[in-house]
Amino acid sequence: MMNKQAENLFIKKLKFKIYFYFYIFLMQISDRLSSSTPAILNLPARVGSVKRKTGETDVSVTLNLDGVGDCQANTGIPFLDHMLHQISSHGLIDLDVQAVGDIEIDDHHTNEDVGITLGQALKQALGDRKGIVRFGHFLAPLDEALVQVALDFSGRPHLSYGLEMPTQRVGNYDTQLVREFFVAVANNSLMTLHIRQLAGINSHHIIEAGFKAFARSLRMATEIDPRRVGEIPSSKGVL
Ligand SMILES: [Mn+2]
Repeated sequence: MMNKQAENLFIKKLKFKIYFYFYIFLMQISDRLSSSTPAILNLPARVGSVKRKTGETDVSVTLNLDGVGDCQANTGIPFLDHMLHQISSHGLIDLDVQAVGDIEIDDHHTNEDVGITLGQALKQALGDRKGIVRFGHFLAPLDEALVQVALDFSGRPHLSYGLEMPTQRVGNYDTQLVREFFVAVANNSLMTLHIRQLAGINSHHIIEAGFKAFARSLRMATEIDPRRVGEIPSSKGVL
């Protein structure tokens, strides 16, 4: 039988062991929760970085598909910056977009070239598209507006566009430029993209619901499918 001193020491050691293993257990859980899918699967982070300079604009885009939604957007077009924040936040994509363009003419060139460069950075980050879910869709409400997006990283660029804005402008932003932006993104990321408006009265709401639906669809389509890691998700074997 143990004397009192030995018994106390035994309990102390036991307590220490319990605390120690509980600490290790918590560390493992927090590590797992804070990791994105590729980190859990020991895959490299999927990053794209593109600089594009023309006589009209100078655009640079850096993105991480496995991000947390950090966003820096300085395009000189405040409404476009607001929409890029939607893509980042709801797509969980870390996004840095810097653009200087000839906005003294109008926003057209800068808006389009941001779309082109973002599309190219997306394409770069996806690489050979191995292991991705590939398809994505979402139905986003924003008050009275309801917009549905379906997309496929098919390798075949296509846009079907069904947004009908009741006003020509939101603030200073020309609502026609929304279509131009998505044409550029789809063409340069080799994405099939459908955007349908089911309801909406307010132009700001319609556009923002569209970007939110796009962001969530993007997130779904670019996620790594743990059942298909390392395989190209196509029966043809190429995307
Ligand atoms: Mn808004």
